[in-house]
Amino acid sequence: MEQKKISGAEALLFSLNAEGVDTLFGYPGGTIIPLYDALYVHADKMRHILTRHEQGAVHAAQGFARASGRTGVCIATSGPGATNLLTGIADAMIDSTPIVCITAQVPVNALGTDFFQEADIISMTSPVTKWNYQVTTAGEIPAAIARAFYIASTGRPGPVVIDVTKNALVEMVEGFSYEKCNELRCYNDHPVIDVAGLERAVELLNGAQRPLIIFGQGIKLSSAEKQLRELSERGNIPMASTVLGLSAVPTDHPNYVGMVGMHGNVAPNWMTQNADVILAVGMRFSDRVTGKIGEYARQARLIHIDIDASELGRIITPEIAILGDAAEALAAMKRTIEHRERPEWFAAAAEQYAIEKREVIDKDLRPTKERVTMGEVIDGVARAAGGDAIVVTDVGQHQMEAARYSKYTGTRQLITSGGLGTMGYGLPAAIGAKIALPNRQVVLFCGDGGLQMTIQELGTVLEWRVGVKIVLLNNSFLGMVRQWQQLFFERRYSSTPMTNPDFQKIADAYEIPHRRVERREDLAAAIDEMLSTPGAYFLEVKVDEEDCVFPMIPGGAALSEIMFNESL
Ligand SMILES: Cc1ncc(C[n+]2csc(CCOP(=O)(O)OP(=O)(O)O)c2C)c(N)n1
Repeated sequence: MEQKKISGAEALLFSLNAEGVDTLFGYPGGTIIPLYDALYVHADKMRHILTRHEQGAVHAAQGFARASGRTGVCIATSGPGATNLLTGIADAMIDSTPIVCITAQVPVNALGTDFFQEADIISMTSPVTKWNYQVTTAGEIPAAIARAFYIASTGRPGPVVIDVTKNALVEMVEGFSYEKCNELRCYNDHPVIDVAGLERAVELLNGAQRPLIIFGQGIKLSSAEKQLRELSERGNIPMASTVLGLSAVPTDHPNYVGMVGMHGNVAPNWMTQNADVILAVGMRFSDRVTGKIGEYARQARLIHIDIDASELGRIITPEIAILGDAAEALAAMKRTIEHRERPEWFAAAAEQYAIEKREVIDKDLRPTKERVTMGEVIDGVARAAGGDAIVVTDVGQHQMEAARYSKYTGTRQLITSGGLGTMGYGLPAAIGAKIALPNRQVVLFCGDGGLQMTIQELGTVLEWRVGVKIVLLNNSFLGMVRQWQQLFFERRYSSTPMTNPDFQKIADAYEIPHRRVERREDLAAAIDEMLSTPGAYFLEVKVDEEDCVFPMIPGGAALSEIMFNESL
């Protein structure tokens, strides 16, 4: 590589290149100018996507990572630039998304002086990063970047922050050499799996009358989709997904019984409460999945497989805890799993599905009401796109409806903020996903509230002609909060109705082809137009203002306490 003297900023850029990074999302500022200067001088080495807010940059990096499986990278200046990344970093932490965030910092000799745009981003991000580190000399940069990528992307992935003081960016160093990091003391990215535990787990499953696999995002993160399917097929074991696990198994797989949790499907929630053995893999027993923890799956013997030791026994103590990589564990288990006929168990699941269909799905997808429902729009898009689209959501009612009614044929097809529930995530995450995979159809479902939290990223869509399809489900409410007020606060709609701008004019201002649909009969043609129009498209659908997402397990209730409508 280059042997002449280079600046720390150049060393940083070359280090990113050495990690295979070709795209950065970011926003410049005084402290980080040296890095932007290196980007200018070496424009052939890196594409920098200027977002319109640092929150947009970090969410775009997350969307990029979630769609592609590669580590997403964002950069920001010191002080407000860095603090604007915080929400996305916390989001990436709780949702195990591999991102490396590079923040500039005031010069080392000014640290602690309340220098202009000084913020102690290391302290602030410590609880929400897998690792963070402040670089204060140029010479440290390559090794810090190598560690950052190793830690972010291995084991249970997560966010890393590298804070680089300005002096380190401008200092000159002799030559450049880069060594990838692939091990660290005190960090085991690949625990050796306890074979005896796997054997006991298979024994339990082989002896089960009513087994259930509940899988989470860990399946995608460890590329264990095939192993999961094969274990389920060989053992004839039904599979259910968490929100983040969705699309690891095709929606139409005969053993797939749906999504668990608060707005999940009836059958897998019922099965959780009736299974004799549950294999939980790559999931963390979120409260949105378990409902009232004391009532959760009390009858079941539980096996939990996870790569993160701190998840094993954190919420629920399993009978068998297996630390390790999901793909490896499932591959080993499938060798000795035995096929069992389970006609009654599958028939019971089908019965539960029939209840949900009658009580909820038919009403959502074939409503008799005048107003269009969110479910109809999402189902219409899923049908028109043939289950191939990457679906990105913001947070709220539309998110749960998108999770419920989207169709998946391949993996990594749902990108959503699960653990943190970050409104404003959707549009920038969709931009990141489309930039990572430009040949895929990327469809964003968002609400009128969440869209306005990062609506400025339409500027990024404009500048980079990002061909993302934006479906705004406009109910003129902060819908999900309104739903809770409607159901649990006697319809006292405190600060949830919203006066909105004319979104069509906004789309127009950003030169995005657009349409507003108010009537059911116009919906299918508008969806077709959206999907067949090259590039970006903005489809706004005026949906029923007071619709609720059902089924619903109220917060803190047991999984058996399902609400099918307002009165139950
Ligand atoms: C940053 C942030 N602030 C507040 C919330 C709380 N919250 C969750 S859903 C929701 C309403 C979302 O409304 P909208 O974007 O219109 O979507 P809808 O629910 O109507 O589909 C709010 C305020 C949140 N999740 N994130």
